[in-house]
Amino acid sequence: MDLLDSGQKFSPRQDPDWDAALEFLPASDSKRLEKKPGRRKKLWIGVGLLLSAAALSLITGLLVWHFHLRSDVRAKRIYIGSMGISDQRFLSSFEDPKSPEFVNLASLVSQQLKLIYSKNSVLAKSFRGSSVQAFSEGDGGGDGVVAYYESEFDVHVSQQASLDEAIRSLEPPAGSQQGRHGRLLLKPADALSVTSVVSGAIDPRMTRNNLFVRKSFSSHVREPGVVQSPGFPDSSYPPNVYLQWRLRADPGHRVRLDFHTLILEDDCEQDFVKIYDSLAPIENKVLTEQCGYPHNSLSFMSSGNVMLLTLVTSDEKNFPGFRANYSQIAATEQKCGGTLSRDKGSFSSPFFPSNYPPKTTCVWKIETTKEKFVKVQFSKFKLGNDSNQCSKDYVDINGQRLCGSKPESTVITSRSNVMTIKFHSDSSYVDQGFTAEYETFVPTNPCPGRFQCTNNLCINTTLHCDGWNDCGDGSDEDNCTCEASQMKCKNGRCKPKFWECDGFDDCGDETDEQNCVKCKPGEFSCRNKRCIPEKLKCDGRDDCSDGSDESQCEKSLVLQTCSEFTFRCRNGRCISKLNPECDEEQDCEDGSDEDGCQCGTRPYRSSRIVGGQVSREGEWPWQVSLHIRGTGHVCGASVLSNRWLLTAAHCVQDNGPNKYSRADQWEALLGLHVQSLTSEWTVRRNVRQIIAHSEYNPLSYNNDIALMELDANVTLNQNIWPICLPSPTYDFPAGQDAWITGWGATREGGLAATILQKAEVRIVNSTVCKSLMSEDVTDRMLCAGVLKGGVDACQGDSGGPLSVTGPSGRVFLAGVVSWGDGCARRNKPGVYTRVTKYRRWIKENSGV
Ligand SMILES: *[C@@H]1O[C@H](CO)[C@@H](O)[C@H](O)[C@H]1NC(C)=O
Ligand SMILES: *[C@@H]1O[C@H](CO)[C@@H](O)[C@H](O)[C@H]1NC(C)=O
Ligand SMILES: *[C@@H]1O[C@H](CO)[C@@H](O)[C@H](O)[C@H]1NC(C)=O
Ligand SMILES: *[C@@H]1O[C@H](CO)[C@@H](O)[C@H](O)[C@H]1NC(C)=O
Ligand SMILES: *[C@@H]1O[C@H](CO)[C@@H](O)[C@H](O)[C@H]1NC(C)=O
Ligand SMILES: *[C@@H]1O[C@H](CO)[C@@H](O)[C@H](O)[C@H]1NC(C)=O
Ligand SMILES: [Ca+2]
Ligand SMILES: [Ca+2]
Ligand SMILES: [Ca+2]
Repeated sequence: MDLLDSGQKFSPRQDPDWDAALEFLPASDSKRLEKKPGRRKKLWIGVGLLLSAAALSLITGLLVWHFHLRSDVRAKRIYIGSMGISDQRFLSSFEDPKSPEFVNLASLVSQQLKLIYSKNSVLAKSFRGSSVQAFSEGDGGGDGVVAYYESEFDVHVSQQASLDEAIRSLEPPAGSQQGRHGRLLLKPADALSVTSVVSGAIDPRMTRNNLFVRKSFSSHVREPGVVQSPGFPDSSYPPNVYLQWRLRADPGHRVRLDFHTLILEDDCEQDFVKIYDSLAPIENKVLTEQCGYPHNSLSFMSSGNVMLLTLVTSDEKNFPGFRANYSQIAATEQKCGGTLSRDKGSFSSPFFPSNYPPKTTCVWKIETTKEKFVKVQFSKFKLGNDSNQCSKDYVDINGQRLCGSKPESTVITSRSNVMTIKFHSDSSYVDQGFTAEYETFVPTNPCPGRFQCTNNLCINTTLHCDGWNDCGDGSDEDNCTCEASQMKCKNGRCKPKFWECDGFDDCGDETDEQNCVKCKPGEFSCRNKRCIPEKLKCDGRDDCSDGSDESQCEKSLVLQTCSEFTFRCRNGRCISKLNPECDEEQDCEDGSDEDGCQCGTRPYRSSRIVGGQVSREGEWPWQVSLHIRGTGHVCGASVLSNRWLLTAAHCVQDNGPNKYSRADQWEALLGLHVQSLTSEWTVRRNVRQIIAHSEYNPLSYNNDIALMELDANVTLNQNIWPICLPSPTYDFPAGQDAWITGWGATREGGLAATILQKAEVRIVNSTVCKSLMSEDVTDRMLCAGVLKGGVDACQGDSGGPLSVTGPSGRVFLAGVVSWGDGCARRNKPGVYTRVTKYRRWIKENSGV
């Protein structure tokens, strides 16, 4: 659907002040008096005096009015509502607001509303008019037709609250069925048979004065189609618009809306998308509100056969916007609940991993033989906000209510052979829901063949005492006997040795950080292990004699001598600050530390990152997928510029019949998120040349680095952006957090992930790493260990980036995935090509 479609304008309001028009005193007669020419001088003077007096009294009056009678200020209030009508049948012509049937019923509804409002003195006094915006089929519960309307009131500001209260009182009490029918029935012969009226104040952001373009579009979703913000994806959405898309499915169907992209300004007060389970923006039917770059599921279902999508934008900061697919699904398609009688199985909220629909209840009953109990483990649990006593959306298990968000692997155990699980969603704000595995067990042996955590979770025995907290409560790491590759903490836990002395408390009691070689208090420890008095640090003189005492200073001093740890400006002088490049502060006199810093940021992406290992589109815009023609994804790479990529030399070595060293075998996919699913931001390029490091050693993997030149420049976009290259002196200390990303296919084959995966790692002390790895780790390599998860949590692949976020939030390329499979083995670090050692080589060969 396009903005240029013949969408009709909705409720055109010419009055620019329609939301809060202030009424001033009527224009005074004094003006007219002034303009009358005086006939006689005497009279003129008399009139003049009179006029002065009048003007004076007018001013006085205005002042008095201003200070005392301000309560006379009136305001317009808009209420949005729906009305259920039982004695009308839905006609297809109701979809067209210009049809006589629409106009006729709309007029009846308006009369009916007037009648309803006339029964309440507050409403009657201030009512101005109503307009009907749409009709839909009733929900089958007695309503034949539902009308969506807007009513306008004009009220003393002092009475706004009582007006709101009067409007609220029109609604039948929530949840009560009694009184629904006939409650609002009014008797005149031509009156409609009204079964329900639901209304509330409109979202004030939708009544902003400067929303110059207000348009609505209607679509029937019987045939799947696409809705997108105007200009998507070539330009950003227009400022100051309020757009509505009314989506309608066949009776007995739901509307399904799946966002493919949604990128708005971060501030929801300015720009937002709001979706309603209704055809009008009724606040208690909101399914969701979104802005920024959301990470949650963006697939929504209606409860009935209608849905409303709205977009409101402000003056500034316009972003690409959204594109979504709509379709319809039979209401009977997703049956939820039922009896589960197997020993083991799974169930989830309706439409998981899409958001569950509103107004849904499902009941599952798990029943097993008398001697057994039942256990349910939620691997995902997101049910909106943890509201007051779980009164909105909840899961009820044998009388115990759960709501809000629960950590992965929450386990609930029954004390009998029956478990009843009820899922309930109310009429507004939906969420992703849950997915759960259930299992029956003999109470005396709850985890046959597996380890039982204190919190009742059962885990693979190989995860017991491996140094990682897999239970969630740490009970798998208590009372352990440590292996050779592990160290024993005082609290009894075992931790991989490579976390010793890296500045992070991994044991939980600091024992891994004690007994590390340290200088005395008041001393600074140089990288060459010398100790110098603390006060000599950052004094501009090299006291360590390796420069390291001058390389970690807050303030930048120009040094007398350069060292391998100090940053060299273009003018040849060295400065004392640690990692001064691209930190958004000018440190070199010539500013060269801030040159070429169009890198390492995530265009359009907000900084919010929530859990889960699957990355979001645009989170790693420097990640490249390298394909071999006819084979598919083989290696990863990083974007260095609009023309150059960096990967591992071992990816581009001939391998028997496979001529991987030939540029024409390769294809680079930039801006890719899901393998085999390209988007408008994906770019496919041929490779012009490959420059592998001439001293690459295939036995030791030393110098495992290669450049690739694309055959044509790419246009950088929100999903394609270079990563920053660190200068030779850039410091990535042991203990620093980093991320590895990739689709996980190895050169040797194996299952590739479809969605780009990420895993958090930490840089490992090289001395420790060298002692741990059986193969040689050279100074041109960097080690990093995975922090969490098991085999499936991480799939870093060869050639891909080891990304480290610098002090200003820019991301630097610390390493290239090389060998020692990044994270498959928990007790071994992965080994990466140390990029700082190749900064000159990259510059010489690519100019970047
Ligand atoms: C959306 O619909 C288009 C065509 O209607 C289709 O090509 C595309 O795969 C759909 N995308 C999703 C995410 O369903
Ligand atoms: C959830 O709670 C937060 C903070 O209490 C609030 O800002 C947000 O609007 C709530 N969201 C919903 C959907 O109610
Ligand atoms: C436990 O882990 C081992 C080694 O990772 C694996 O081979 C085995 O299949 C796992 N067992 C289960 C039950 O998942
Ligand atoms: C660990 O040992 C302590 C004392 O010996 C005991 O109280 C505790 O239950 C044990 N924990 C586990 C998980 O076995
Ligand atoms: C490619 O990009 C580089 C660097 O931005 C520029 O110097 C060069 O002229 C571009 N080449 C073409 C053919 O556009
Ligand atoms: C690495 O750890 C060793 C002790 O295990 C320590 O002497 C050394 O200073 C550490 N290196 C770094 C760079 O932290
Ligand atoms: Ca463990
Ligand atoms: Ca540690
Ligand atoms: Ca700087």
